Amino acid sequence: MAQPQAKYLKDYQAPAFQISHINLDFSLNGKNTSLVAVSKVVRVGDHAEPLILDGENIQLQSVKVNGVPADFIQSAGKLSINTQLTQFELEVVSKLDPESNTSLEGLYMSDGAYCTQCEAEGFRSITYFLDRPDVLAIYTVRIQADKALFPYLLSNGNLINSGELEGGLHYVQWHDPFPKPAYLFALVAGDFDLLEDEFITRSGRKVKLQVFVDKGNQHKAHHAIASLKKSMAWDETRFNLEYDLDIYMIVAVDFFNMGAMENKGLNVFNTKYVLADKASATDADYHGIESVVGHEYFHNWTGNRVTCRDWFQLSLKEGLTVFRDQEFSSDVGSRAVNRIHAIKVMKNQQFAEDSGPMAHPIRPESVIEMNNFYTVTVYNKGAEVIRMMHTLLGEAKFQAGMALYFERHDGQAVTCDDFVAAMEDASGIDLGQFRRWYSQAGTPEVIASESFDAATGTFCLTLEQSTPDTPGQSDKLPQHIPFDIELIDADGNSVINQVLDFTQQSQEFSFTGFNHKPFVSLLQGFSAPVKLEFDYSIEQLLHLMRFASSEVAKWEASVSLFSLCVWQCVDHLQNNKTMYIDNRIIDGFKGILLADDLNEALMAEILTLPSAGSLIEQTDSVDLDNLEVARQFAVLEIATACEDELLTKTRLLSSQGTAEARALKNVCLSLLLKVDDTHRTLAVKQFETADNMTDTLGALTALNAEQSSEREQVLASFESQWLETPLAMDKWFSLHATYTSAGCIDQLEKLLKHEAFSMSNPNRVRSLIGVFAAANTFEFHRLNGKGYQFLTSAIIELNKVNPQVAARMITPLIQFKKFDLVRQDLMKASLQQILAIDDLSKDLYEKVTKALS
Ligand code: B3K
Ligand code: ZN
Repeated sequence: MAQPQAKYLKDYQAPAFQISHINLDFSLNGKNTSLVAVSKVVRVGDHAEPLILDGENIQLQSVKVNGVPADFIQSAGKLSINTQLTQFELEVVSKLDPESNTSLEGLYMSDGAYCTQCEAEGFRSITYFLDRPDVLAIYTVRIQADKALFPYLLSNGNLINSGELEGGLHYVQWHDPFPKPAYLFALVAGDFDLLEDEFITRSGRKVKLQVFVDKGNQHKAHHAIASLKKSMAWDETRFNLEYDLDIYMIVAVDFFNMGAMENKGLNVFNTKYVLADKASATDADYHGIESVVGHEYFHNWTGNRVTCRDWFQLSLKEGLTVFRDQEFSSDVGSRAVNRIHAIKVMKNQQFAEDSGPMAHPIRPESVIEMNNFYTVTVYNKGAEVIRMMHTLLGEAKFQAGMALYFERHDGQAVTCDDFVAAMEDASGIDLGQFRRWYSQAGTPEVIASESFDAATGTFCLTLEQSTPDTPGQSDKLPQHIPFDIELIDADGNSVINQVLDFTQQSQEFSFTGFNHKPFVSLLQGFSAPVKLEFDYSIEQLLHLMRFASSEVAKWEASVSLFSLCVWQCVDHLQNNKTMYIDNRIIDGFKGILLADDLNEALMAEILTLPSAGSLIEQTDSVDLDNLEVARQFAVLEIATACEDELLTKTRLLSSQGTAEARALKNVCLSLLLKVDDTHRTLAVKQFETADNMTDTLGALTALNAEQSSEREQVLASFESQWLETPLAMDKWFSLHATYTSAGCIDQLEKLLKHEAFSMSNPNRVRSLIGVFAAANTFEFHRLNGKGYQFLTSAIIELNKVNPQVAARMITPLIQFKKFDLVRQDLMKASLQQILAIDDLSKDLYEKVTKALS
């Protein structure tokens, strides 16, 4: 079989034809579903090329040009139509089998409902089309189906017609007045519960809001609809952007490859990001819903009204929209906590991607399977790049840049360069060097050093930057880095708080007027997506934890402090010395629990000690076995020393009903259970009396850390209570997946056969297999190789069922570079095993070959 080929950004060519209008006529009838697609095609420019359409897995019935059977050639993934006409009507009739579509791309079924997912290139498995984002058409869609089974027939835009037909059928017709690329097309047909509301836009237009959920779940849709209204209002005030259609629909389906999809006027959502009530959803779930509902809504302008010219430009809409959803969450919630969560994603996941075989710039240059590039790099590093522009320009100029961007490009498919040009032109700030962030892959490394000249009272900071080679890219140039610092005096007063313009390979910054050497806080708030190397002393970090004026900087200092003590312990182990932890560090963490000027949410973040995964990201090669022992020791020492304070906090907080109090209480509870088995009774009591899922899960998480009869008992009780609620069962699967005991994998093997588990449902697969591989670091990497083998078998099975999900889950297996040679060999052997299977999907092929090359 021919090996999958890469496509290159440098080969981009404007389309040879445009399609201005398309009429789709669906007759939904299980395996005999049919579609008549009629397009108005226009030749662009003076050429004699045939019209070449994209298409996959389509049973083609007929092709006509202007009503006459066409002269065409069908080949792998293409339909080539021979015609010399400059304008014509093209009719393509095809048959579809949504029931056997387990890839969940194109037209498929979720729990008996028809639904579609077209981004990135799913439309081509619905009909032959110019399936590329720079072809924007006006869609009119007719849907016909059995009325009793599918009372709701939905598509983009406005409902223009509906009626009854013979044989229990009915039909509807939708028209979307906004030209859009095929990836934003959507169709849903099913029987749902509906929650309705309305939003009056700033200019006084009434918008109907509808959320469709599985029968019996209407009461769980209130938070989603409230989040939608909040997002609509926020986008008007902060970004001056108003909604443009008279209706906004959200449909929640349980079978979905990712979080949600921003189809024009008809978002399709994973149930995980819609359904919530206090009993079944955690505070984190509520927050996730608000942020994803916001994200998809914000795409209406950044993505839909202005879209991407080609898929290499994906970050144009995704980086920008993640930035916008982060700002939304920060404006309506805690800015510090939201920033901390974003930093964790960058440091734990994006840095790992950047140093692995899939490293790519936020605007990739070559792609085999586009679905592999919906990554933390394109999304989250992309958002950091937008955030740096925001830092460099300031809010007012940034908003002027946004306004210019819409003024220039509304209704167009454009590039990342177009966006930067609008920012540059509106602000007058030169972003020439800054553009390198779009083309250079890898995480820049910044080495900082300080010196103090007591005679002149001058503090000097030297910064040096370099970006390591990544696959296909070497000899990188210096980046334009906004480098946020604070200088604090010995009494804790902030003396300097400033963003440095760090643009050279090496640069020196001096500050005068000090009587004593100040304490420096570097790269505050993660002002640029770089790795910082600086030898902070314990003394410095403690000072920053107490006095840094930014809450995020306090948290950053605490992460450095804990990391420092873990690495010291690893060093002790490697040199056969007894591990110990400096008392000042212990006192530092105790001080957090006793501080009266810290809010609970921030305390919770600081006491959530850095995960194994995040520690691994701090090194180039990891001694995993010693890291496990050292981290456990450090956590236990800190927890033991703080036992009294933890108990006091837990008691104090147990009666408080805020999300912040719950977060802190549950962190304290987990630490307490590490100290002494007798504290298990606290967790069991919390489990038994909890009236919300956050506390239920907090108790379960604390008990899940060790083998015990109490653990068995609460897990069994949870299972019987939630067996019929898939999203709650996902939490139960994830608890098993993160169980850090030798029996973990045997349990997981059994759970693959559990009645609530299904390989064809991505939520189930992610919560059991994905969470194990991504979050249960030490069990996954056990030297017996069982963890790798468990993941490998699952991936091989999923390759057939759902290639996109399979490829997403392979990430921990391809990032083997940091591990010892024994583990590397085991991981590579697993990858070889995957490479050898028949019918390996493009998705897996791309990742495995890159990892092994
Ligand atoms: N744009 C979609 C993601 C599509 C992923 C396709 N594999 C959701 C989002 O980012 O809003
Ligand atoms: Zn998005």
